[in-house]
Amino acid sequence: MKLTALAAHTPEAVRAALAARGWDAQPAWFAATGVQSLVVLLEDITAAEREGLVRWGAKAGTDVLTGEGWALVGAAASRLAPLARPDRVPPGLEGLSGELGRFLAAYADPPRRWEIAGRTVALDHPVIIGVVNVTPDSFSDGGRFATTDRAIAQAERLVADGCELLDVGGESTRPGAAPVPVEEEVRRVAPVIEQLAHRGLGPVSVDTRKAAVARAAIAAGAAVVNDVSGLAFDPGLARVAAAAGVGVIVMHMRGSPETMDSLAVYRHVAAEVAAELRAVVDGAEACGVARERLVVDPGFGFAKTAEQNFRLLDELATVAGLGYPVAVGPSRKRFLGAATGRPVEDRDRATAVACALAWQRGARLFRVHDAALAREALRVAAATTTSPT
Ligand code: PMM
Repeated sequence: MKLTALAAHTPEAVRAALAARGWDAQPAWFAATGVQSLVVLLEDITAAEREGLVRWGAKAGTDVLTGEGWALVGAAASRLAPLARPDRVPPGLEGLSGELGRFLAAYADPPRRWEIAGRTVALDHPVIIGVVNVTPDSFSDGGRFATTDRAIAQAERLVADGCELLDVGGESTRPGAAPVPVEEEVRRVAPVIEQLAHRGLGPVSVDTRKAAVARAAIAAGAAVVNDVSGLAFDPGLARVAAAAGVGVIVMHMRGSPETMDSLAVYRHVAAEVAAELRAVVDGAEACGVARERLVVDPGFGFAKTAEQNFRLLDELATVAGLGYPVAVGPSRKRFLGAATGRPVEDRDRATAVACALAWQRGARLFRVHDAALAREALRVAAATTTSPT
Protein backbone atom coordinates (compact mmCIF):
# COMPACT_ATOMS: atom_id res chain seq x y z
CA MET A 1 0.00 0.00 0.00
CA LYS A 2 1.17 3.46 -0.86
CA LEU A 3 -0.26 6.58 0.83
CA THR A 4 -0.03 10.15 -0.47
CA ALA A 5 -1.46 13.01 1.61
CA LEU A 6 -2.94 15.39 -0.96
CA ALA A 7 -2.91 19.17 -0.50
CA ALA A 8 -6.24 19.80 1.19
CA HIS A 9 -6.35 23.58 0.77
CA THR A 10 -7.17 23.37 -2.92
CA PRO A 11 -9.54 21.22 -5.01
CA GLU A 12 -6.77 21.23 -7.61
CA ALA A 13 -4.99 18.37 -5.78
CA VAL A 14 -7.97 16.03 -6.10
CA ARG A 15 -8.71 17.23 -9.63
CA ALA A 16 -5.14 16.43 -10.67
CA ALA A 17 -5.25 13.01 -8.98
CA LEU A 18 -8.47 12.16 -10.84
CA ALA A 19 -7.22 13.57 -14.15
CA ALA A 20 -4.07 11.46 -13.79
CA ARG A 21 -6.38 8.43 -13.58
CA GLY A 22 -8.23 9.24 -16.76
CA TRP A 23 -11.14 11.42 -15.56
CA ASP A 24 -12.34 14.14 -17.91
CA ALA A 25 -11.71 17.73 -16.85
CA GLN A 26 -15.23 18.75 -15.91
CA PRO A 27 -16.35 15.77 -13.84
CA ALA A 28 -12.93 15.79 -12.18
CA TRP A 29 -13.39 19.43 -11.17
CA PHE A 30 -16.93 18.88 -9.85
CA ALA A 31 -15.85 15.83 -7.88
CA ALA A 32 -12.85 17.72 -6.50
CA THR A 33 -14.94 20.65 -5.27
CA GLY A 34 -17.47 18.14 -3.86
CA VAL A 35 -14.94 16.37 -1.61
CA GLN A 36 -13.41 19.68 -0.54
CA SER A 37 -13.87 20.08 3.19
CA LEU A 38 -15.79 23.15 4.38
CA VAL A 39 -16.58 24.51 7.81
CA VAL A 40 -19.62 26.73 8.27
CA LEU A 41 -20.58 28.61 11.41
CA LEU A 42 -24.35 28.83 11.81
CA GLU A 43 -25.59 31.42 14.29
CA ASP A 44 -29.00 32.49 15.56
CA ILE A 45 -30.33 28.95 15.27
CA THR A 46 -33.09 27.55 17.47
CA ALA A 47 -32.60 24.78 20.04
CA ALA A 48 -34.62 22.46 17.75
CA GLU A 49 -32.37 23.27 14.77
CA ARG A 50 -29.31 22.68 16.90
CA GLU A 51 -30.59 19.25 17.98
CA GLY A 52 -31.59 18.46 14.40
CA LEU A 53 -28.08 19.30 13.20
CA VAL A 54 -26.48 17.06 15.85
CA ARG A 55 -28.74 14.17 14.79
CA TRP A 56 -28.05 14.82 11.10
CA GLY A 57 -24.31 15.05 11.79
CA ALA A 58 -24.25 11.71 13.60
CA LYS A 59 -26.08 10.04 10.69
CA ALA A 60 -24.09 11.77 7.95
CA GLY A 61 -20.79 11.17 9.73
CA THR A 62 -19.90 14.86 9.86
CA ASP A 63 -18.55 16.94 12.71
CA VAL A 64 -21.01 19.24 14.44
CA LEU A 65 -19.84 21.36 17.38
CA THR A 66 -22.59 23.34 19.06
CA GLY A 67 -23.39 25.76 21.83
CA GLU A 68 -26.41 27.84 22.65
CA GLY A 69 -27.72 29.39 19.42
CA TRP A 70 -24.85 28.25 17.21
CA ALA A 71 -23.29 25.28 15.44
CA LEU A 72 -20.05 24.69 13.60
CA VAL A 73 -20.48 22.12 10.84
CA GLY A 74 -17.43 20.61 9.21
CA ALA A 75 -18.14 18.48 6.16
CA ALA A 76 -17.33 17.86 2.53
CA ALA A 77 -19.23 20.26 0.28
CA SER A 78 -21.16 17.33 -1.23
CA ARG A 79 -22.39 16.32 2.27
CA LEU A 80 -23.55 19.83 3.06
CA ALA A 81 -25.41 20.11 -0.24
CA PRO A 82 -28.55 18.13 0.84
CA LEU A 83 -29.04 20.60 3.72
CA ALA A 84 -29.34 23.36 1.12
CA ARG A 85 -31.97 21.54 -0.96
CA PRO A 86 -35.59 22.02 0.07
CA ASP A 87 -36.45 18.53 -1.24
CA ARG A 88 -33.62 16.79 0.66
CA VAL A 89 -33.23 18.76 3.87
CA PRO A 90 -34.16 16.76 7.02
CA PRO A 91 -37.39 17.89 8.77
CA GLY A 92 -36.81 20.79 11.13
CA LEU A 93 -33.76 22.12 9.28
CA GLU A 94 -35.66 23.84 6.45
CA GLY A 95 -34.82 27.25 7.92
CA LEU A 96 -31.12 26.71 7.16
CA SER A 97 -31.53 25.86 3.46
CA GLY A 98 -31.68 29.36 1.96
CA GLU A 99 -28.45 30.71 3.46
CA LEU A 100 -26.57 27.45 2.93
CA GLY A 101 -27.75 27.29 -0.66
CA ARG A 102 -26.52 30.82 -1.34
CA PHE A 103 -23.14 30.06 0.21
CA LEU A 104 -22.66 26.76 -1.66
CA ALA A 105 -23.67 28.33 -4.99
CA ALA A 106 -21.09 31.11 -4.53
CA TYR A 107 -18.48 28.59 -3.36
CA ALA A 108 -18.98 26.41 -6.44
CA ASP A 109 -19.10 29.37 -8.81
CA PRO A 110 -17.29 32.43 -7.42
CA PRO A 111 -17.88 35.80 -9.15
CA ARG A 112 -15.81 36.01 -12.33
CA ARG A 113 -16.81 39.52 -13.42
CA TRP A 114 -17.41 42.93 -11.88
CA GLU A 115 -19.78 45.34 -13.62
CA ILE A 116 -18.73 48.99 -13.42
CA ALA A 117 -20.12 51.97 -15.37
CA GLY A 118 -19.72 51.30 -19.07
CA ARG A 119 -17.67 48.11 -18.85
CA THR A 120 -17.00 44.73 -17.31
CA VAL A 121 -13.87 43.95 -15.31
CA ALA A 122 -12.77 40.29 -15.68
CA LEU A 123 -11.69 38.71 -12.39
CA ASP A 124 -9.92 35.65 -13.79
CA HIS A 125 -6.59 37.35 -13.08
CA PRO A 126 -5.34 39.79 -10.41
CA VAL A 127 -6.80 43.25 -11.01
CA ILE A 128 -4.48 45.97 -9.73
CA ILE A 129 -5.97 49.26 -8.57
CA GLY A 130 -3.44 52.11 -8.57
CA VAL A 131 -3.67 54.75 -5.84
CA VAL A 132 -3.71 58.36 -6.98
CA ASN A 133 -3.99 60.39 -3.77
CA VAL A 134 -4.66 64.07 -4.36
CA THR A 135 -4.29 64.96 -0.69
CA PRO A 136 -1.70 67.09 1.03
CA ASP A 137 -1.65 64.73 4.04
CA SER A 138 -2.02 61.06 2.94
CA PHE A 139 0.13 58.90 5.21
CA SER A 140 2.17 57.21 2.51
CA ASP A 141 2.66 59.68 -0.32
CA GLY A 142 1.18 62.80 1.20
CA GLY A 143 1.52 65.89 -0.91
CA ARG A 144 3.61 64.42 -3.69
CA PHE A 145 0.79 64.33 -6.23
CA ALA A 146 -1.11 67.32 -4.96
CA THR A 147 -1.30 68.99 -8.34
CA THR A 148 -3.24 67.70 -11.31
CA ASP A 149 -0.13 67.36 -13.49
CA ARG A 150 1.65 65.29 -10.92
CA ALA A 151 -1.41 63.14 -10.38
CA ILE A 152 -1.65 62.50 -14.13
CA ALA A 153 2.04 61.59 -14.33
CA GLN A 154 1.61 59.16 -11.44
CA ALA A 155 -1.49 57.68 -13.10
CA GLU A 156 0.46 57.13 -16.32
CA ARG A 157 3.16 55.28 -14.39
CA LEU A 158 0.57 53.13 -12.64
CA VAL A 159 -1.12 52.19 -15.92
CA ALA A 160 2.26 51.36 -17.49
CA ASP A 161 2.92 49.10 -14.49
CA GLY A 162 -0.29 47.16 -15.05
CA CYS A 163 -3.07 48.95 -13.16
CA GLU A 164 -6.55 48.35 -14.56
CA LEU A 165 -8.31 50.89 -12.34
CA LEU A 166 -7.09 54.21 -10.91
CA ASP A 167 -8.41 55.18 -7.49
CA VAL A 168 -8.44 58.95 -7.03
CA GLY A 169 -8.84 60.20 -3.45
CA GLY A 170 -9.03 63.74 -2.09
CA GLU A 171 -9.46 63.04 1.62
CA SER A 172 -6.88 61.29 3.79
CA THR A 173 -8.35 58.55 5.96
CA ARG A 174 -5.30 57.87 8.10
CA PRO A 175 -6.01 57.50 11.83
CA GLY A 176 -6.86 60.89 13.31
CA ALA A 177 -6.98 62.68 9.92
CA ALA A 178 -9.08 65.83 9.82
CA PRO A 179 -12.23 65.79 7.64
CA VAL A 180 -12.14 67.73 4.34
CA PRO A 181 -15.11 69.95 3.32
CA VAL A 182 -17.08 68.75 0.27
CA GLU A 183 -16.11 71.71 -1.95
CA GLU A 184 -12.42 71.22 -1.23
CA GLU A 185 -12.60 67.47 -1.89
CA VAL A 186 -14.39 68.06 -5.21
CA ARG A 187 -11.84 70.74 -6.13
CA ARG A 188 -9.06 68.18 -5.57
CA VAL A 189 -10.50 65.13 -7.35
CA ALA A 190 -12.77 66.36 -10.16
CA PRO A 191 -10.08 67.96 -12.40
CA VAL A 192 -7.86 64.89 -12.06
CA ILE A 193 -10.69 62.49 -12.92
CA GLU A 194 -11.70 64.67 -15.86
CA GLN A 195 -8.13 64.68 -17.20
CA LEU A 196 -7.73 60.93 -16.74
CA ALA A 197 -11.00 60.27 -18.57
CA HIS A 198 -10.02 62.77 -21.29
CA ARG A 199 -6.70 61.01 -21.86
CA GLY A 200 -8.27 57.55 -21.85
CA LEU A 201 -6.44 56.60 -18.66
CA GLY A 202 -8.56 54.47 -16.42
CA PRO A 203 -11.31 53.45 -15.75
CA VAL A 204 -11.29 55.64 -12.69
CA SER A 205 -12.62 55.10 -9.22
CA VAL A 206 -13.24 57.86 -6.68
CA ASP A 207 -12.22 57.19 -3.09
CA THR A 208 -14.83 59.13 -1.13
CA ARG A 209 -17.35 58.78 1.68
CA LYS A 210 -19.59 61.58 0.45
CA ALA A 211 -22.55 61.51 -1.93
CA ALA A 212 -21.89 65.03 -3.26
CA VAL A 213 -18.26 64.21 -4.06
CA ALA A 214 -19.29 60.93 -5.69
CA ARG A 215 -21.86 62.78 -7.83
CA ALA A 216 -19.25 65.31 -9.02
CA ALA A 217 -16.69 62.55 -9.63
CA ILE A 218 -19.16 60.49 -11.66
CA ALA A 219 -20.02 63.58 -13.71
CA ALA A 220 -16.28 63.99 -14.33
CA GLY A 221 -16.03 60.39 -15.58
CA ALA A 222 -15.59 58.06 -12.57
CA ALA A 223 -16.88 54.52 -13.16
CA VAL A 224 -16.52 53.30 -9.57
CA VAL A 225 -17.11 54.66 -6.07
CA ASN A 226 -14.78 53.35 -3.36
CA ASP A 227 -16.19 54.11 0.07
CA VAL A 228 -13.95 53.36 3.07
CA SER A 229 -16.88 53.96 5.42
CA GLY A 230 -18.88 51.08 3.95
CA LEU A 231 -21.78 53.42 3.07
CA ALA A 232 -22.08 54.43 6.73
CA PHE A 233 -20.78 58.01 6.55
CA ASP A 234 -23.28 59.42 4.05
CA PRO A 235 -26.64 57.65 3.70
CA GLY A 236 -27.11 59.30 0.28
CA LEU A 237 -24.04 57.69 -1.32
CA ALA A 238 -25.62 54.31 -2.12
CA ARG A 239 -28.51 55.91 -4.02
CA VAL A 240 -26.15 58.14 -6.02
CA ALA A 241 -24.11 55.07 -6.99
CA ALA A 242 -27.25 53.03 -7.75
CA ALA A 243 -28.72 55.74 -10.00
CA ALA A 244 -25.44 56.15 -11.92
CA GLY A 245 -24.87 52.40 -12.35
CA VAL A 246 -21.26 52.66 -11.19
CA GLY A 247 -19.27 49.91 -9.51
CA VAL A 248 -19.11 50.18 -5.72
CA ILE A 249 -16.32 49.05 -3.41
CA VAL A 250 -17.57 48.85 0.17
CA MET A 251 -14.81 48.68 2.75
CA HIS A 252 -15.12 47.51 6.33
CA MET A 253 -14.34 49.90 9.10
CA ARG A 254 -15.82 50.90 12.43
CA GLY A 255 -16.41 54.47 13.49
CA SER A 256 -14.52 57.15 11.61
CA PRO A 257 -10.80 57.80 11.03
CA GLU A 258 -10.90 59.87 14.26
CA THR A 259 -12.41 57.08 16.39
CA MET A 260 -11.56 53.81 14.63
CA ASP A 261 -8.47 52.85 16.63
CA SER A 262 -10.53 52.61 19.82
CA LEU A 263 -13.05 50.30 18.10
CA ALA A 264 -10.58 47.52 17.22
CA VAL A 265 -12.20 45.03 19.59
CA TYR A 266 -13.19 41.65 18.14
CA ARG A 267 -13.77 38.17 19.48
CA HIS A 268 -13.20 36.68 16.01
CA VAL A 269 -12.10 39.33 13.59
CA ALA A 270 -12.68 37.55 10.24
CA ALA A 271 -16.18 36.33 11.16
CA GLU A 272 -17.19 39.73 12.51
CA VAL A 273 -15.78 41.66 9.55
CA ALA A 274 -17.61 39.30 7.17
CA ALA A 275 -20.88 39.69 9.10
CA GLU A 276 -20.57 43.49 9.13
CA LEU A 277 -19.78 43.55 5.41
CA ARG A 278 -22.80 41.34 4.78
CA ALA A 279 -24.98 43.96 6.45
CA VAL A 280 -23.37 46.65 4.24
CA VAL A 281 -24.00 44.82 0.95
CA ASP A 282 -27.56 44.00 2.03
CA GLY A 283 -28.08 47.72 2.69
CA ALA A 284 -26.52 48.68 -0.65
CA GLU A 285 -28.76 46.26 -2.54
CA ALA A 286 -31.80 47.58 -0.68
CA CYS A 287 -30.82 51.05 -2.00
CA GLY A 288 -30.77 49.71 -5.55
CA VAL A 289 -27.08 48.91 -6.11
CA ALA A 290 -27.02 45.79 -8.30
CA ARG A 291 -25.27 42.81 -6.75
CA GLU A 292 -22.91 42.43 -9.73
CA ARG A 293 -21.65 46.00 -9.19
CA LEU A 294 -20.52 45.35 -5.59
CA VAL A 295 -17.04 44.51 -4.32
CA VAL A 296 -16.22 44.00 -0.63
CA ASP A 297 -12.97 45.01 1.08
CA PRO A 298 -11.98 43.90 4.61
CA GLY A 299 -10.38 47.28 5.30
CA PHE A 300 -6.86 46.46 6.40
CA GLY A 301 -5.66 49.02 8.92
CA PHE A 302 -9.12 50.44 9.61
CA ALA A 303 -10.25 49.69 13.18
CA LYS A 304 -7.85 46.73 13.38
CA THR A 305 -4.65 46.11 15.32
CA ALA A 306 -1.60 44.65 13.56
CA GLU A 307 -2.42 41.21 14.95
CA GLN A 308 -6.05 41.48 13.79
CA ASN A 309 -4.92 42.53 10.29
CA PHE A 310 -2.78 39.41 10.02
CA ARG A 311 -5.57 37.13 11.29
CA LEU A 312 -7.89 38.76 8.77
CA LEU A 313 -5.38 38.26 5.96
CA ASP A 314 -4.97 34.60 6.82
CA GLU A 315 -8.75 34.05 7.13
CA LEU A 316 -9.65 36.16 4.10
CA ALA A 317 -11.53 33.19 2.60
CA THR A 318 -14.22 33.92 5.19
CA VAL A 319 -14.80 37.29 3.52
CA ALA A 320 -14.68 35.67 0.06
CA GLY A 321 -17.37 33.27 1.33
CA LEU A 322 -19.85 36.16 1.18
CA GLY A 323 -19.94 35.53 -2.58
CA TYR A 324 -18.83 39.02 -3.71
CA PRO A 325 -15.49 39.84 -5.35
CA VAL A 326 -12.93 40.80 -2.71
CA ALA A 327 -10.59 43.82 -2.93
CA VAL A 328 -7.74 44.40 -0.49
CA GLY A 329 -5.64 47.46 0.31
CA PRO A 330 -2.69 46.42 2.48
CA SER A 331 -0.40 48.85 0.65
CA ARG A 332 2.34 50.33 2.87
CA LYS A 333 0.21 49.99 5.99
CA ARG A 334 1.39 50.02 9.59
CA PHE A 335 0.82 46.30 10.19
CA LEU A 336 3.34 45.50 7.44
CA GLY A 337 5.81 47.77 9.21
CA ALA A 338 5.10 45.89 12.45
CA ALA A 339 6.17 42.61 10.80
CA THR A 340 9.14 43.89 8.80
CA GLY A 341 10.43 46.82 10.84
CA ARG A 342 10.44 48.86 7.59
CA PRO A 343 9.31 52.50 7.42
CA VAL A 344 6.34 53.50 5.25
CA GLU A 345 8.50 54.38 2.21
CA ASP A 346 10.04 50.89 2.24
CA ARG A 347 6.99 48.63 2.44
CA ASP A 348 6.31 47.82 -1.22
CA ARG A 349 7.94 44.39 -1.02
CA ALA A 350 5.87 43.54 2.06
CA THR A 351 2.80 44.88 0.21
CA ALA A 352 3.52 42.60 -2.74
CA VAL A 353 3.77 39.55 -0.45
CA ALA A 354 0.52 40.48 1.32
CA CYS A 355 -1.19 40.77 -2.08
CA ALA A 356 0.03 37.34 -3.13
CA LEU A 357 -1.22 35.78 0.10
CA ALA A 358 -4.56 37.57 -0.35
CA TRP A 359 -4.90 36.24 -3.92
CA GLN A 360 -4.46 32.69 -2.64
CA ARG A 361 -7.21 33.26 -0.11
CA GLY A 362 -9.66 34.58 -2.68
CA ALA A 363 -8.98 38.32 -3.20
CA ARG A 364 -9.13 39.42 -6.82
CA LEU A 365 -8.54 43.20 -6.67
CA PHE A 366 -5.49 44.86 -5.12
CA ARG A 367 -5.22 48.55 -4.25
CA VAL A 368 -1.54 49.54 -4.24
CA HIS A 369 0.75 52.55 -4.45
CA ASP A 370 3.52 50.72 -6.35
CA ALA A 371 2.12 48.43 -9.02
CA ALA A 372 5.34 46.99 -10.47
CA LEU A 373 6.29 44.88 -7.44
CA ALA A 374 2.70 43.88 -6.69
CA ARG A 375 2.21 42.80 -10.30
CA GLU A 376 5.24 40.53 -10.17
CA ALA A 377 4.18 38.92 -6.90
CA LEU A 378 0.61 38.50 -8.14
CA ARG A 379 1.76 36.93 -11.40
CA VAL A 380 3.59 34.27 -9.42
CA ALA A 381 0.61 33.75 -7.11
CA ALA A 382 -1.86 33.58 -10.00
CA ALA A 383 0.32 31.08 -11.87
CA THR A 384 -0.34 28.57 -9.07
CA THR A 385 -4.12 28.90 -9.51
CA THR A 386 -6.08 27.06 -12.16
CA SER A 387 -9.52 28.28 -13.06
CA PRO A 388 -12.37 25.81 -12.92
CA THR A 389 -13.34 24.30 -16.26
N1 PMM B 1 -7.05 52.23 2.28
C1 PMM B 1 -6.89 53.58 2.25
C2 PMM B 1 -7.73 54.37 1.45
N2 PMM B 1 -8.70 53.84 0.70
N3 PMM B 1 -9.86 51.92 -0.04
C3 PMM B 1 -10.05 50.60 -0.04
N4 PMM B 1 -11.02 50.05 -0.79
N5 PMM B 1 -9.27 49.77 0.71
C4 PMM B 1 -8.27 50.24 1.51
O1 PMM B 1 -7.62 49.44 2.20
C5 PMM B 1 -8.05 51.66 1.53
C6 PMM B 1 -8.88 52.47 0.72
C7 PMM B 1 -5.80 54.21 3.05
O2 PMM B 1 -4.59 54.27 2.37
P1 PMM B 1 -4.02 55.59 1.59
O3 PMM B 1 -4.10 56.74 2.55
O4 PMM B 1 -2.63 55.23 1.23
O5 PMM B 1 -4.85 55.82 0.37
